Amino acid sequence: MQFQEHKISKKNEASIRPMHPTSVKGVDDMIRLGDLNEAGLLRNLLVRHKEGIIYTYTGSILVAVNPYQQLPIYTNEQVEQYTDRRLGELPPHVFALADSCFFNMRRNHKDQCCVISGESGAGKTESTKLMLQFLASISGQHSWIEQQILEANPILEAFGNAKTIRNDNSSRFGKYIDIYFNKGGAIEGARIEQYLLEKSRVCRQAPEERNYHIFYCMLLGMTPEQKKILSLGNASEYNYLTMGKCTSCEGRDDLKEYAHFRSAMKILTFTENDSWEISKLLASILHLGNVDFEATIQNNLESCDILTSTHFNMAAKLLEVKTKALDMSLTQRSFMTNREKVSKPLSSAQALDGRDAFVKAIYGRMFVWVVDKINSAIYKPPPEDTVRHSIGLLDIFGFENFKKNSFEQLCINFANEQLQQFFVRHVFKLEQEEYARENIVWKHIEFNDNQRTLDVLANKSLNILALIDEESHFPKGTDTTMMNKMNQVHGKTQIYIPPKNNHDTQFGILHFAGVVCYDSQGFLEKNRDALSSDIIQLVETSTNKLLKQIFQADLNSNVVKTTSNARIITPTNSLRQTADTKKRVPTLSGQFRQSLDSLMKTLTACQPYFIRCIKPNDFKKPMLFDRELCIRQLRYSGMMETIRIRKAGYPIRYTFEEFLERYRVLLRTSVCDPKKDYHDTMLEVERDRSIHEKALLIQKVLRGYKYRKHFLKQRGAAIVVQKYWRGYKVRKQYR
Ligand code: AD9
Ligand code: MG
Repeated sequence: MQFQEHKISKKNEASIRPMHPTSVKGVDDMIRLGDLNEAGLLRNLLVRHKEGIIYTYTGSILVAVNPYQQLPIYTNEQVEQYTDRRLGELPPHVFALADSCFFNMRRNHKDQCCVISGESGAGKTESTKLMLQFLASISGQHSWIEQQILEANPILEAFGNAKTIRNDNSSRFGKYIDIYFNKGGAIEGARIEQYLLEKSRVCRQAPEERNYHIFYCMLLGMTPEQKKILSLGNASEYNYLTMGKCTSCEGRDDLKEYAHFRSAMKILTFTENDSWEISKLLASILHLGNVDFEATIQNNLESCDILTSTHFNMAAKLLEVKTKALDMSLTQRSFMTNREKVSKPLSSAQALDGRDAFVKAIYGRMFVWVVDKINSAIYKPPPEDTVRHSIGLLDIFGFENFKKNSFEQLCINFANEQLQQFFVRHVFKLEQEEYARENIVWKHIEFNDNQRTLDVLANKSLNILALIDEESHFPKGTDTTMMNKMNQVHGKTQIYIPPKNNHDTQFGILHFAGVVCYDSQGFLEKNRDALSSDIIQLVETSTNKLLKQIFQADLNSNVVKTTSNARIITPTNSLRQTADTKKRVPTLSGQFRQSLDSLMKTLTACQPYFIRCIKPNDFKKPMLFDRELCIRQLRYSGMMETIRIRKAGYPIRYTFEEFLERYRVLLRTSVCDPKKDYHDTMLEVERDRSIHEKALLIQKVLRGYKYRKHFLKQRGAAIVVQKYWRGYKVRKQYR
């Protein structure tokens, strides 16, 4: 040991400093860290993680490290303990943040939102549930509506969560839950917005991953009689459930979850009939997945036949369509020529793709229908002239970078870029702009702004998403022509990284969290998300009410779709095409962008809170802290810069009136004229030695507070305020 120390002292003497005491013991708020560098930050989280403390503040931002074990910190006693307390009064906790949201909503009469971010498996969904748990309990009534809101979650998770290699309960959709409170602070209702369910999972799963929980739960939990009617067996018998070679999930009890799901459905007012109709559609999906096609040749063209099987017959029976009609719509594709409708046989590969597209459409539309139905139970528009405020919780898919990334990842990462920009704007841009506006002495803090990536992706003219959309509408567009255009327009931006050579189908994007390589193959098809008109016509012939209901919008716009699909498969038909382009069917990315835009508008109108979830290791294990993994997450979430700005900045702002309103009781003169210059008030505080104690209290409370400029008549005053309320100097003066 001594020898080692000796060696170090000789070699690196100059660079060695004793560790700051805060780094040895750890602190509740990173702002108080003495060693304000990455290593200090990481060490703080590590020291706390070792002691089982998972929450740490950075000002009002909560950093939550996934414990991967049940901790006894979410009981009713804890809820009570954290109710009506100031942020920072008690050790950091997700309940403290929820309480602060609630308190600020009521005091400032302003909607609040909480953006919960982090990688897959970092703990976003769990944090969302804990926030909800807290809000439901403190709003006080233990009423039906609160229970309904809480029970919406098991339903959403059954349909929208699945086991992935990163997370046994991974949310494969994004959600924003707005919770509405009445004047008295009681929960009145809620509304759930869902984003971009990963539909491809219904047909395909990567190794060791599963399809959506609901399928496995249902096969275990239904009665033998019900299964018999739907002709269902075990999970291992279905192609759609076995692609990942994994039908069970350690630590998950699908049978128990099914019981929970069923009772939640009742609470959310789904009738027995609704549940049964949903089961029928889910069963039809499983049967369709087992339908086999045999390749044939017809008039020298590749074609295929459906092999007769109980699965095929069952699928037709459950979808309530004629077998012949189902057969035709899966094996042929019709399109318009100039004069008439003709059909063309599909090869077996095309037929398989068509079948999968149908299945994805059923599942995706059913998911949307379920969310709508939940909303109709928990959301009621406010009666006219009533004021109500809301707290919104955003739990959206984290940044993704897999070995192979496709169109879905581009959409997901685009959403994350938007949220990162929201964070950056809130924490860095707006704050520093305001200091500049108010002439506060301030040294600009550099931060990693992702605006350029967003510009290339979505803002500049001919941005990448626009190019993909344009090419999707263009009948002759292929993934290659799309990439050529991207190379041409963005090849030199440094944000877009062109493919290595002409045969390469991969391009890269420099995201805030690093470079992600995307494989362009399949982009256009996924973005078009088109269903053939044959399938829509098939649905039209069905007597299955739920099926028709979930396809209602498609049935209404079938005329437009018929022509637009014809455009895609008959590229020769150029005259009609130009006429048709006016009636564009929205693409997947188009719809997604629209819902994201509206989300960003909502968030911007709220007072935001942030929870940054951190995944401590890749093995879902408790007490294991992988430093590399954690530092990467801290780095790209901009935590270092956040701490610097939070430490130097003014986290809480009052206008002078608000300030007086709140603290005038501390002055001897009980009447204060808000219009009087700020100096007079301050002088009064100073002159009045008898309020020494109270002044110290003000200082403590106001550390970091700031007045708005219109109360600071000159620049000098701003500097005085700054010095005055930073604490240290003033405290000395009073001593
Ligand atoms: V994904 O982007 O949806 O794949 P999330 O939502 O970030 O992801 P999730 O909340 O599902 O992750 O957390 C993953 C798992 O970590 C959970 O299933 C729990 O087993 C575990 N977890 C997360 N947070 C906590 C916690 N506060 N206490 C105990 C937790 N376990
Ligand atoms: Mg989740």
